Amino acid sequence: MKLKFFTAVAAISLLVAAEAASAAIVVTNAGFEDPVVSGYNLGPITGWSQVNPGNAVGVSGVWNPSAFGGTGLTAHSGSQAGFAGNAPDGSFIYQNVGALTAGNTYVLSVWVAQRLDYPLGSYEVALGTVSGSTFTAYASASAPIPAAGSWIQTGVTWTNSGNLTSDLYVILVGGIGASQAQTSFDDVSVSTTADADGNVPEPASMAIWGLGAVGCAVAGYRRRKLA
Ligand SMILES: [Ca+2]
Repeated sequence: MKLKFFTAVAAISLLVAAEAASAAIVVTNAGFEDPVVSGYNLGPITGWSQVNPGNAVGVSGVWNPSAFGGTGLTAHSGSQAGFAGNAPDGSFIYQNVGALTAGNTYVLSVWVAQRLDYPLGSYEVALGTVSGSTFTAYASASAPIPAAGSWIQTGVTWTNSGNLTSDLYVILVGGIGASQAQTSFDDVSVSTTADADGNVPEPASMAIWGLGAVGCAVAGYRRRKLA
């Protein structure tokens, strides 16, 4: 009878686990295909805002690496990518992707490239918040650094354990530190994970989950003992 009890608890905990599902969050112009440019622009970038600290000239925008030529790059997808940089103190682009849900986990993925002819310096991709021309990162990544003339995928995972209800921003910072540094970005995606009901996991269900784990362990022990 004890084994039946543990089996039932294990089944319940599997149901709880199955409720967790990942949902995509819409990122506008995630591939930087809009507006269409023949070589590059210095903004605007549809769906994105630009901050260019310490530089009177806008140094972020979209570009068509193939049309521009001589940089060793093609777009990661489509024909265009975004870029930020050319400033010693880093310029960044950002987008508000909507209100946070308490307890949810958020995953950001971004493709990052370095030109052959411009050093990347360092970059930062982040989930966080923006106020005026400054941002606060909840989680950020500055690695790996792509080889000159190539793309790499990077990103961050962050859990809203502080139950914030403000809006969430994607923040892409290019060209930090080195003179004329520049970073290209493409194919930004954000997803979130919560219960299927959109509920924050309750301590009670987490306790059942934990009890289920104990049940599985006991059942496993019994199986091993029987073998
Ligand atoms: Ca693209």
